[in-house]
Amino acid sequence: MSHPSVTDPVTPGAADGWVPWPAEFARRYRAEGYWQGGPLGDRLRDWARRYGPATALVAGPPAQPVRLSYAELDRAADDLAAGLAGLGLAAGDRVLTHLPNRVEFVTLLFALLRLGAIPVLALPAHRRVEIEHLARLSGAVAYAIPDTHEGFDHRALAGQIVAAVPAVRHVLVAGEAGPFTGIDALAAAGATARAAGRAVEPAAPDPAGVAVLLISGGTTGKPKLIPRTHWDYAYNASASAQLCGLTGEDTYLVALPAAHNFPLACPGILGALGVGATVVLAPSPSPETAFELIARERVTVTALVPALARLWVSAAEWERPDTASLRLLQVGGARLDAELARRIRPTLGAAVQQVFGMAEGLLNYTRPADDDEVACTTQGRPLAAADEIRIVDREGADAAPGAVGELWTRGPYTVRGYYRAAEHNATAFGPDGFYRTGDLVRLTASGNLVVEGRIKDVINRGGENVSATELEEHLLTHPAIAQAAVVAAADEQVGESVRAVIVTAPGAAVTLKALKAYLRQRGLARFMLPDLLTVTDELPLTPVGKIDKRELRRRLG
Ligand code: OOB
Repeated sequence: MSHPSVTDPVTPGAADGWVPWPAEFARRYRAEGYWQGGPLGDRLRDWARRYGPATALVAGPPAQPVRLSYAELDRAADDLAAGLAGLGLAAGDRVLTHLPNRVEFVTLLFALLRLGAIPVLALPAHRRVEIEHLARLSGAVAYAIPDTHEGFDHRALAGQIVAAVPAVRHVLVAGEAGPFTGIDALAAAGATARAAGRAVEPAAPDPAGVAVLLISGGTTGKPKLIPRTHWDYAYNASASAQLCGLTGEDTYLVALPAAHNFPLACPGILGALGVGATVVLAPSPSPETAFELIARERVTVTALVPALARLWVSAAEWERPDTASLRLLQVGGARLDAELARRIRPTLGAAVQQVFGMAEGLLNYTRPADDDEVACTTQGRPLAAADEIRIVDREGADAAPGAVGELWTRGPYTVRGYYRAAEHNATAFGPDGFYRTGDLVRLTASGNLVVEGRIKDVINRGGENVSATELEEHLLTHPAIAQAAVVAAADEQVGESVRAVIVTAPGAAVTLKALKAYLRQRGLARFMLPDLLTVTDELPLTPVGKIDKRELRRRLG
């Protein structure tokens, strides 16, 4: 069956900034079965038909969890879609969603998808500067928020956004709406309209068009928008679920913010719902909250960034929580050191899976059948047979086998451009459509990728290149060091000198002199040694919980 609009950027209102795949690639991805099925909103209807009474979603305060069956979630999405349509929202409209892990994140996501409106998935930790930028860049007509979250009143922020960006006509609130529109009230109005036969059934959006706009995880510059289509994102989630062996027997815990690609679609919420599993939304990723939910809901799979994995493992070593149900712990988003990876199974009882992914598309996974060595020391290999990867040197030529180079990629779920970013796209993508990831990687003999750092995360000390990632790995092996980040410090003599910023383990201390001696003993070259040592109480984190080096550099001045 051919689809008339495989390559036409037909999604109304989104066409202006979206770079579609060239026709020959679109044809191939269709023919090979990567792109198939209907738009994402319709899939929930299929799932409800198949898994109706099974529990789809568990959320809300731990003391009073809300449970929705597949049938109930499906109806909630329809009601809310009707309510949103009543407000005048329509296909192609962008809606900036800024919701934490609560039921409304999921119901609103599917309601918007059904309308063909495009959610712009901001992370809860974003604040005025990022939100204003995202609202302008996306041309959002509505902004969805919680009433309060972690002590922050989002309604006050919404007031500022509406004043600054007049195109934002509606503020939708999960919880106490204040002066704005309540999401519950909207759903109730939608339900009434549907019961009275007054709701207009929205036309299904084109599955080849843009479904969601994800936020780039890059730590340089302002966040960019990443247009993901119904077809490519559905593949992303369902192929990931299959790779992880997810079934209706599984319970997936959303510990990371739901708006991030990892817990949303790798396989995350969308992958879990596609196989009839249960999704549990954790209001916080703290070990305290998560361990309680894992024990109570018999969670089998979850995903973390390394900083959280470290926290959970340390907490579990003390508390011995009941994590017997947990079979798979996915860790990704930043480099996981092998020593921490090896502590996961003994403490949490789960197998570890490394995930090296990006909102732009490409996902690399270690496979459940891999031995512990591969799972603990590599970042896996691409999800799809059609993923093309190149590892290139500074001149853009293929690096020697096994050598470190920049990772370039294209494939059936990797975008061909950021949204409304023609200028940036000219350098971020090659003429042949490869996305230049900026990640430095090498390929091991086992065919897996190892991430060695970021292109820009190299310190140039008088002409010698010090890889920050590599030095961080060595620092983390020191028993007195709990967390480490290596950044450049301006130096008159050599241009840049090497500064190690560390958080010490409880009750431990270390001096620069002792650290240098330790690193020399490990066989590190003299030029790799830190020149400066800063001990701090905590390292700044990005909205999803990665160490935020840009902010760290700013703080260090
Ligand atoms: C995930 O996505 P983003 O868009 O927040 O960040 C992508 C970047 C990558 O380019 C790479 O620099 C880094 O984060 N990264 C890793 C990594 N996973 C991501 N670096 C080292 N080791 C890893 N395992 O972070 C993301 C998206 C989907 C699934 C998992 C992570």
